[in-house]
Formats: sequence, structure tokens, C-alpha cells
Amino acid sequence: QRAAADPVDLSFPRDFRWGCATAAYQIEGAVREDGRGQTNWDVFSHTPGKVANNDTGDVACDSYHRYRDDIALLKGLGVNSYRLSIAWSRIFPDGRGTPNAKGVDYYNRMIDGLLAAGIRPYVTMFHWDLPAALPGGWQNRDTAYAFADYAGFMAKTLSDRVQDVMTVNELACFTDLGHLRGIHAPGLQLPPAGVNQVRHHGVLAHGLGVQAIRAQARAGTRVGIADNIALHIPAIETAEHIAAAKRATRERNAMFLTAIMEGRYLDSYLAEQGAAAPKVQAGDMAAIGSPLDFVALNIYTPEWVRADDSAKGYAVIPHIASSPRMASPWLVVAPEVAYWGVRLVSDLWRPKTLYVSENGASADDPVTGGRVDDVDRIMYLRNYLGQFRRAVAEGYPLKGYFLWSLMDNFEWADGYGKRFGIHYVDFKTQRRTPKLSAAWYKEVIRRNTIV
Ligand code: GBH
Repeated sequence: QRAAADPVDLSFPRDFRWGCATAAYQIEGAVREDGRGQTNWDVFSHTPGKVANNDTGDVACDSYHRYRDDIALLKGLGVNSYRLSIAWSRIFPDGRGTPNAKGVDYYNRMIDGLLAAGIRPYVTMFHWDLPAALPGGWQNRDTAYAFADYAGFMAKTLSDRVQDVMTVNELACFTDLGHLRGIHAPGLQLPPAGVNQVRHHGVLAHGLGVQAIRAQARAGTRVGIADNIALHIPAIETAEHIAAAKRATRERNAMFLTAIMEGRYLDSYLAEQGAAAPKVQAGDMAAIGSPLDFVALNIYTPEWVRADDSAKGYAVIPHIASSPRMASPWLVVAPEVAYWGVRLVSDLWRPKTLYVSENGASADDPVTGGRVDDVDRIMYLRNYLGQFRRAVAEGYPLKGYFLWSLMDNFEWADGYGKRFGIHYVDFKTQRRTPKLSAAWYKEVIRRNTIV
């Protein structure tokens, strides 16, 4: 006679991809080495008052020199995958022209090292570090073509060893945060028409990038995007609220993922923007709508949505001060978004494959006696994973999970003040120490279930 029911099965499919994610400018440092060109983030972080504590990515985690240590950390975790980004300006210091062999060599060494360790690389071509030499940056349509040339070249170069490529990371960040809110590089606050044009150049870069990668990389290369869409949870799990959350997801991402998945801008978006709508040229929408092999989502903070009598049919419920948050004020804890993010994107657009390209949390890590017992981070990750598991159980095609991040790093406008790593980095000595969350994640991977 048993005292309790059998534990619920929380295991993941046998071929599930377990990984960690990082980005070039956040970890590499070595910004003036081996011919690397300057980027918008070098300029921005060196402009006083833009980044907390006036921190810069000049040294970061020094991964340009310590990439073997990074690979050792990954091996220690037992991950089978790693998501990294390529610094465009190491390959083309001026954004275009002749490739810089030393920059290419760095990524060849990195990829070879990962493969030797049995780790599959997932490569993001652009995670916000734009070559500063490109005139006008994302305001200039030419930047989208320069990106496609670079992405095609790089995919071809790595194609004998890299099968999984993401074009860009988080459209809304490098467009809106940089050009509407001005809190990321290049720090502009443009009027609506300017912002919409930048957004258009962002999705166009993605689309032209997909075409260039398909033209140049080996057949069988899988291409997708890592995007942070506006995510929504139905306030109540009933049909009317679920329909409202689905509609909010489609309409509130009209300038980004919706355009990519549907190959057009929604009429409601164009009507709402009026004269400020983006200027679109012939062929743009077909490029933007290029079919993808997978969609990857960075999943952190959502908004709750309820059905509403308004013309839109939904209402977004604002966050309140008492919502639970991690160390970054924006990082509201809402594990159900893990399920709803995957489900609503699947229901709307039926991608063949989905990945979680980022999920993780900042915490004020307690450092005592050389230990970092970051139980809040474990709590956060365990709860999000439980909701991803729910999506898998219901048959949604979620094939992998990349934890943000392998180690503490340069957290953009927050500098080194916000720590997202499962390895603690002492930025004076560059010493890396596994936090308790690293031991937890290792056990999750080893058993292929939530512990
Ligand atoms: C991701 O962005 C990035 O891809 C990654 O590079 C980053 O390190 C990681 O997440 C953790 O932040 O300051 O209140 O105005 C996540 C989406 C959107 C989160 C912008 C921070 C700024 C909000 N980011 N947001 S606020």
C-alpha cells in the first residue's frame, strides 16, 4: 500500500537540447585586438552617463582569451548545446569589405573547441554590437544589406561544422531601446516614422540574412531567429481570455515577429501608424517572410491580458509595484509565460520547431566563504522549466532550452551591476565559480528531468 501517488513525470524528451547562452559584446572583451572594428556599444558605453557605473565591455569576461575556460565550464555542466554570438566587427571591422582572418580564426577555434567537447553550437549572427563604421547604423537601409552579406559569409565559413544559425537577437531591443527610448546604443529618441523605419530595416536585415545564409551555407543548415516578442498570459485560462492573449500576441508584435511569420504588416498596424508607417520597397515583405526552420524565443517577463469589450477585444493589465521581481526591476516573475509563450506562438504560426533561446534571472548573489547559494535563481528557473515541460507534454514542438547565462557578464545599460550567470565571475581576477544553480542545472541535465 502506497502513502502517496507516484511523482508526476517531469522528464524531457530524450533528444532535448540543453544549453547555455551568451553574447559576444557581453563576454569577449579584447575590443581592440586582432583588428576588431569599433561598434555602436563601444561608442555608447564610453559615453559618460549611458551605462551604470560607466562600465564598458572593454574587458568583460575576457572570453576572447579565455574561451577554453568557457568551454570547460560548459563541459562541467554537461550541456549538449551552446548559444553564442559572433562579433560582426571582428569579421568585417568596417561592417563590410574584406574579411579579417584573425577574427574568423577566433570563431573557428571556438567552434572546433565546442565540437571537440561534444557540444553543438547555435550561432547568432547579430546580438546588438553593430560596426560603428556603417553610416547611419540601423537608420540606413544599406545596413540590412551589409548584415546579409556578413551573415551569408559567416554561415558559409562555419557551415561545415555549424548547422543551427539565428539571424538576429531581439528585434525590439536593438530597434526600440536604441532609437525610441534611447537607453541602448545608439541612444536616440526618434519620432515615430524614424522608429518604424529602423524596425523595418531590422526585420529586413533578418529576412535578407535568411536568404543569404540559405544561398551560401550547406544544404541542411537550419535558420531561425531569437526574438523577445511581447509575451502574454491569459489572466484566466478560459477560451475568451486565451483568445484575447492570442490576439494581443499577434497585434502587439505586428512590426516584428508577426511580419516575419506572415510576410506582411497587419492592416491594423499600418492604419494605426498612418503617415509614420514604414517605407517598404518591392520584394521586402517576401524577404521578411522567408520560411524559417525554427523560431526561438527569449522568455522573461510577460504581461497579463484579459478579454475586453473594446474594439481590440483585449486589455493589457499593467504590472504593479508588488509583483514579484528578481534583481532587475523589469524582471517580473511569471512562470506561466513559459507555457503561454510557446503555446501562443505555436497556435498562431505553427513553427515546425521552437527553442527557448534565453531564460534566466538576475539575483543579488550572496557570496559567503567562496560559495554562492543562489536559491532564488533556482526557484525562478525551476518554475519556468516546469511550465516549459507543460508545453512539451501537450505536444508543442519545443526542442531545446538555453539558460541565460553561462556566467555573469556585461548586462548592457546595467553594466556589471546585474548578475545573470550560473557561474559567478570575479571581474578583478576573472575567476569563475559555479553557483549552486550550476550544480542544480547539471543535475537537471544529467537526469533529463526537473529536480
Ligand atoms: C536579453 O534581453 C538579452 O538578449 C541579453 O543580452 C540580456 O543580457 C538578457 O536578456 C538579460 O537582460 O531597463 O526597465 O527599461 C532581455 C529583454 C529588454 C530586458 C529590455 C531589459 C530593459 C528594461 N530586455 N529591458 S528597462
